[in-house]
Amino acid sequence: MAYMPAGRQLGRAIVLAAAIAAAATPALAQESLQASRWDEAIRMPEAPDLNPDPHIVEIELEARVEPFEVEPGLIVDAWTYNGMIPGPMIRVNVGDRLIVHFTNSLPDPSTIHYHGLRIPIAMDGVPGYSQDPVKPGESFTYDYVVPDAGIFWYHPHVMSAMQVGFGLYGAFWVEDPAEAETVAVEDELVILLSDMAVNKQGELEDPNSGGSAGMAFGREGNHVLVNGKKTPQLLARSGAPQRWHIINAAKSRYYKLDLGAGFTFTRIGGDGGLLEYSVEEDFLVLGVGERADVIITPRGASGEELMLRSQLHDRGYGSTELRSIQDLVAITITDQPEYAGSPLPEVQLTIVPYSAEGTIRREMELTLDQDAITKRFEYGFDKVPYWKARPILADLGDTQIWTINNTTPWSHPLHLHGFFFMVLDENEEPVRPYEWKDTVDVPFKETRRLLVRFGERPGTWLFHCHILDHAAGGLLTAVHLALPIEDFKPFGAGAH
Ligand SMILES: [Cu+2]
Repeated sequence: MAYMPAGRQLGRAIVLAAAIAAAATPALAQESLQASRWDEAIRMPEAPDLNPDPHIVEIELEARVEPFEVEPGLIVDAWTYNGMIPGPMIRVNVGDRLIVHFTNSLPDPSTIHYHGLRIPIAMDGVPGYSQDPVKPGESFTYDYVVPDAGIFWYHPHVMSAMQVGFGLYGAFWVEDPAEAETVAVEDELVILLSDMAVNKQGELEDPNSGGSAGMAFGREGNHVLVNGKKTPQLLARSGAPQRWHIINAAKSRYYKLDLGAGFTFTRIGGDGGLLEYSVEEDFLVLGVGERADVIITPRGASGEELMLRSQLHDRGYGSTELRSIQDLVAITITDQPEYAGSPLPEVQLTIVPYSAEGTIRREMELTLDQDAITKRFEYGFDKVPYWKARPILADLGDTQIWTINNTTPWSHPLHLHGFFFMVLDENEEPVRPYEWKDTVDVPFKETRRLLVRFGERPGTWLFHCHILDHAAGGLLTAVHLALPIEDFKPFGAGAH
């Protein structure tokens, strides 16, 4: 491959090198520029750390049914972590050890999967490959070192279309103290986007509503939530930058974020930490499971309101008809004097792509078939649904290029557990700016190419659509890494 320097590259290739350009504005970011309580109405509570060791974060998460107010006067019996939707935010520094004491007080088995984290298979939360499902009344302790900085999230991996739809998800923010110098924006906010389906009787919608056709489309909730609230308020000082870490934790919904005319998103990071360099975007499209790290700079007169909205995004047949633009966050400009600080320093990192030397190529087709008699829809990789699938085989040290052709009428945000990849362009060069991804949108009737490397951690690692109905409907397989094929256990029901 032309783009690679000679020699082998290691999997962990982000070098927070001294290549920080234009870092000549050290005074910018050390204190908040915002009004006190600027984010009080939107900020998510953090899980209390029970461990006095500064490098160990030890928390308790209990999954249980609790009343949840979807909007004023509309209360449903939702599925929560510690009684909250989203669950409490896990906040750690990169390199910390995290211990999660998980107790399942739900009526069904569950687990916790840590989306995007490159942790051992035993901590990945997938029944059959990581652990047994945690039965009602039982507990399980997750315990691992957090390897990468970035914005991640957690959710169950048992019947997840139902369990995530009922409210089980939370943000997982891994900070790198060194970023205070590279990014230099003090005012930071985590924004978790989700939705919830409530029926006319005021109860959580049946997760099988609409039958097989509902599955094929991917059921979206009718109540859009931001950090568990409808259109929460945020205060902003005109001209002062804010750094937002955004997660799409909805079960089928895409977001096309828009701050209105004249405002852009400076995207500095994605799924797996900072980008090689920042890019200006008018809109920010997030497929399910994807994340973005952005800097925004609201401007306006005192009392003026800006609105963060989601515009319509075409994710396939029937996805834009009869839909409306969603208001997400109402931003009110404070009466503080306009901030006229120095421009932001450029984010400049050295990211070295995986070596494509000795690459193994795989082609996959995302397929949707309908049974001629029952009319039931079935998704698959190459027409094989997960319950009949054989895994993708890989050995330690493999670099693989996957060409994924989506022949179905809907887009699919595909998520690989446990490993980062890069998206390649038509010439098989990594898309610039370089970034590490764990979830990639493969739009309907399009093709995407991924460069992935399996450097460590043998195990069976899922690869599936993060429209959770699609995974349940067949669009799930796995990488069987450095294990004999005889050891492969077929995908169990409910492991999605
Ligand atoms: Cu899908």
